[in-house]
Amino acid sequence: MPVSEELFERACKVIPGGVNSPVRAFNRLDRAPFFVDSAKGAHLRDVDGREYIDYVGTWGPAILGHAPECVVQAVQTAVAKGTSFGTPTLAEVEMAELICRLVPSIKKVRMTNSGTEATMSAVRLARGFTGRRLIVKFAGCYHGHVDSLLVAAGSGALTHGQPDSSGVPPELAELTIVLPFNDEQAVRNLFRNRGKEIAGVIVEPFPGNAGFFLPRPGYLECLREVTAQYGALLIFDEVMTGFRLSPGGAQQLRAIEPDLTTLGKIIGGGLPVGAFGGREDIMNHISPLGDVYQAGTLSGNPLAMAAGIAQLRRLVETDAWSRLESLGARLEEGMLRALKDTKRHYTFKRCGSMFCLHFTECDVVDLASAQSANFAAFKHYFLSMLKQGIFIAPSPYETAFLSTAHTEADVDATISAAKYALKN
Ligand code: KE4
Repeated sequence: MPVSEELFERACKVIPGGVNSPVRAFNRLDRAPFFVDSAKGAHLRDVDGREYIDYVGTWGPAILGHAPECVVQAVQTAVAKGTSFGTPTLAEVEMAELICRLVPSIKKVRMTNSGTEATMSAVRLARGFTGRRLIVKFAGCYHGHVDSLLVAAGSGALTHGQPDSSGVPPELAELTIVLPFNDEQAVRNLFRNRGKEIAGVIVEPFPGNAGFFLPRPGYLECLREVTAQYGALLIFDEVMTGFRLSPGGAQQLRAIEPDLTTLGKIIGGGLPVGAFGGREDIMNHISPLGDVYQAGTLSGNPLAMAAGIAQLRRLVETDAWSRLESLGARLEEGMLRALKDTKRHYTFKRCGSMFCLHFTECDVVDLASAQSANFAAFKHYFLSMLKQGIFIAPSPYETAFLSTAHTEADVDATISAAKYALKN
């Protein structure tokens, strides 16, 4: 029996579903997940010695690939000085200054230990700052496992059939209004009727948790206009897109200034991290300055700060986004050619280093269109790619990520594998 299967059997005895996060499960894929032993660059090596070209990238953080020298050395230096002090440190100031420099809409920022903590804190801050109760989110967007936001949620919640998680009291869920993404009229109608009750709108500007798709031209601008008109806060959840789609994330691409931004993943270099920040007049409501309480024993911890600072600095020094765009364009061109050659009319979406093949022939602009995809076709493709040594997310409701460690050879091998998977 493969070691991965033995480990999965052991894991299932002591960990729910054998995994510490549902997205890692291979439910409905007729096989156990593989267990990773090590990773370097764009490649994973499992406990049975098999190697994979990795497009999960630990769900986003590995933008430089796995174990980049700059991050490894930074963490080794930091850990020798202690792991956590519970006092302010220089690294936290450097991280905050770096984030504020790269994302101009962020004038002040508070570190957390996960993206979930960041969005939870941002929602509480929006309610505390406005004195209002309602939050608006979009179907299929995922903002972590916050009670208020586990309503029509994407990612693992969607994959495993709990978009509206049990355990969230209806009284709380009712304070979250869900709209379809990319529907301007729905936003305008809601705000016309209830705008003055709405504390904030939280959105993944380029949704990556129901597969990947893009905002229609003018849509994000509509969110900015309507929230400003009614005094609600616009919260860009850039946990996934932050520092990935550009140095300033999605908001730089579309030149939109949200009131608050949530971050995570890349800014921790693979260590536990999150952050929320934005307008100074809003952030000054956060304790100990203001009356919105928010805290964390390991918030801004020295190891995550060292890893994140090293990663961000390397991205900027090397202008990683040009490389990511070049690799992404090569991959897109190859995938479209493979679809044409195999006469498969599936929908492919990409922005920079984020991409997704949707197993549907209709355009994908929101959750409903993403859900028109054929799961059996996805499953066949996923298993064939895995067998050929290519690892993409084990769900159609996730995004694939390129890193600067991927090579043209990796991309070309991926296209060949995709063509085979689509043809057979
Ligand atoms: P974390 O709490 O997992 O650090 O971040 C939550 C989160 C918030 N906002 C967005 C836009 C996110 O994509 C996420 C987390 N993304 C998932 C992958 N789709 C994390 C993987 C997992 O749940 O294990």
